[in-house]
Amino acid sequence: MIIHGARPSPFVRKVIVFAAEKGIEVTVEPAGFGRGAEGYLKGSPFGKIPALEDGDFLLCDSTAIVTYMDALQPGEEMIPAAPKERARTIWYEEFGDTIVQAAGQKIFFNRAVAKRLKREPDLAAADLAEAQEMPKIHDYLESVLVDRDWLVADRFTLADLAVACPLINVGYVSAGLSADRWPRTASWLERVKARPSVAAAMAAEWPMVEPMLA
Ligand SMILES: N[C@@H](CCC(=O)N[C@@H](CS)C(=O)NCC(=O)O)C(=O)O
Repeated sequence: MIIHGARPSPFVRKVIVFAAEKGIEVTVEPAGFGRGAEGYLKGSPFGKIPALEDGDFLLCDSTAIVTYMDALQPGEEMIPAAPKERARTIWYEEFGDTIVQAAGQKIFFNRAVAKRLKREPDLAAADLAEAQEMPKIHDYLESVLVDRDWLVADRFTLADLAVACPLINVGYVSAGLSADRWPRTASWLERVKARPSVAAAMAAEWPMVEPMLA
């Protein structure tokens, strides 16, 4: 299978790690902003990343892609089957993709990506999101991570992955997640990052991330 996209995108990282957790082999083809191979141009009609190419099956959107992967490879599903766990997992994925990503993007884009795209960064927007939006997200996570290592089902699921992905981007350019103030959230995120699938994805994306931080 081919994943079209840029590895440092939270949505692309989500599908790369998900595939690794499911034992699905993928290659990653660079794509984004309307440029990329045919599988991306045809598979992602609105130009977003990631897109998936599995033979003649083309699909965009990280949520759609992970749903496909989970169903393809039965076993221990990353999207749990039990109704309450499944519903909670979808909530956390939605929370990661929308609320966390919306705040995180203001920080990562303006502190890292903008200058690479030769765009004027809005550093005040990044500072504001770090000061006002991220603490509410950390407070929420701290409140749900009581007496548990993982968000759902006592194991690593899509819930942890989807929430952690935008936080990983924020962590590249912000030290805002204080382990003193949010100890459970900070140690949960370290646990996610220590998973071999996540550690491998972060190592592979580092050559793209490092120049953005210079
Ligand atoms: N809901 C989509 C969101 C994908 C998305 O917004 N990707 C960003 C990169 S992080 C993108 O393609 N941005 C380029 C653009 O909006 O043109 C998903 O889950 O895949």
